Amino acid sequence: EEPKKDERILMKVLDAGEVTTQELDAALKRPSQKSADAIMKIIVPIIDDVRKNGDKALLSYTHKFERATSLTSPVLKAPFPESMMQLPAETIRAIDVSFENIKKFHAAQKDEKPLQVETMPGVVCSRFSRPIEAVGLYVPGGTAVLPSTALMLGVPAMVAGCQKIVIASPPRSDGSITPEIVYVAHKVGAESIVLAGGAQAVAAMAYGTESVTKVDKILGPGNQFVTAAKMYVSNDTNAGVGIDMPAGPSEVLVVADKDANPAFVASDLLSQAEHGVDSQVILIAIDLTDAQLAAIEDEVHNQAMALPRVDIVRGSIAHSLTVKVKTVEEAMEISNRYAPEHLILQIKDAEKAVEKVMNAGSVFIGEWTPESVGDYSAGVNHSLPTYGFAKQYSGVNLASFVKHITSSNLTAEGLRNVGGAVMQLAKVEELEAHRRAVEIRLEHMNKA
Ligand code: HSO
Ligand code: ZN
Repeated sequence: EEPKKDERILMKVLDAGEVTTQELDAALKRPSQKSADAIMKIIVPIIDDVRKNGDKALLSYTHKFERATSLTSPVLKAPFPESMMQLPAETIRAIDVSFENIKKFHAAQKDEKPLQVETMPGVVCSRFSRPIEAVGLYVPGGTAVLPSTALMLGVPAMVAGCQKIVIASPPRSDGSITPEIVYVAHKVGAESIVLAGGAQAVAAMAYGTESVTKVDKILGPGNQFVTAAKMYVSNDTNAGVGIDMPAGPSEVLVVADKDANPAFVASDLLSQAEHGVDSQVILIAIDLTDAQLAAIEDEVHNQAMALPRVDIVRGSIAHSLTVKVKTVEEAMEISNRYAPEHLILQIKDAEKAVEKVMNAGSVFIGEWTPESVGDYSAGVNHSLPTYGFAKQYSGVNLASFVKHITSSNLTAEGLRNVGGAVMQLAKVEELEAHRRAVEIRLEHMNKA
């Protein structure tokens, strides 16, 4: 049911000591999403249409969904005109500072030299990386403009050396694109901006159109339609396109103990709660007195009431939860089962607790590290696994924009050393040509 406007903004509270693990996990379930079937029914015809009819279809969806009826071309090619990136000096500075930090942190992720191992005398195995040639970066529109997402995707693509960077983002209803995004596109050397959103933008980049460059991989967060479209095109072998990971609504899990500042804790919970009504925020409270918990609850309510997006916060807080536990161990066990996109540690010896983190997209350590620094400027990436996918996925990083290629290089001695094993396994698999490829060489060596 809809939360009422005059109600106190309050998270439900559960004592982990009073429920079973199953009950706790049920309470921590992410808000349910529209069924995959329903979404597929909507997006597949759109994807097919764009694949078959290219620019014409793409434009018609942008006219319809973005109401940008004056738009006549779906693509803006670099170099982008200065007039489209007119920004206040302080915004330029903020983007520049963030750009440099993100660049530093992602450049440090480069494999300095190829990995090389001699597994047996004369048998050398190597691994080296090469950039993905063309990448499509989806920057969502919707309830907020997100130039920071353009930075988080564009900077690592640039650092990795991707030759073609295509940015897609839904235009405003007047057909224009946020100047911040154009500025970031310019800084990262994007070749074009596709003025489209949703499944239609994903389809355009996956298959290419008359004016949209076909890409090899599509990255970036988006709503359920965008996510479903990414999954769909990545399953189409004719598209030949990869994706980063399934993305869901933003979430945060804050672990706080009695040393934590209630105002800080509340501010972190709210900074994710304001993303969308489907966002979820979790507080794990370690051994707090009733008065300490009440102090956090007061802060949540009071700070929320002063926010411009209080109505969104009401929606997300309605399915958020406080879990009371006794120890750090218990807190970390719950956090690892939940596998949050963001994990905030506002506890004594926060740095030490990092050892216990098994599943999380990104960790924010100690009271001076609000999650928003990672969203924008610290240097870490904010494109992270949600919905529990932190159990098996990493967030976007430099490796998201490269392939690792391996190589083997054998000497005659190497082939003598390893050949027997190869021939025997080929025999077991009854693949005679495989066996012969070794034997023919060994015979040749013996003749010489
Ligand atoms: N916290 C979001 C990213 C973001 N926050 C962009 C502000 N702008 C990712 O979960
Ligand atoms: Zn955020």
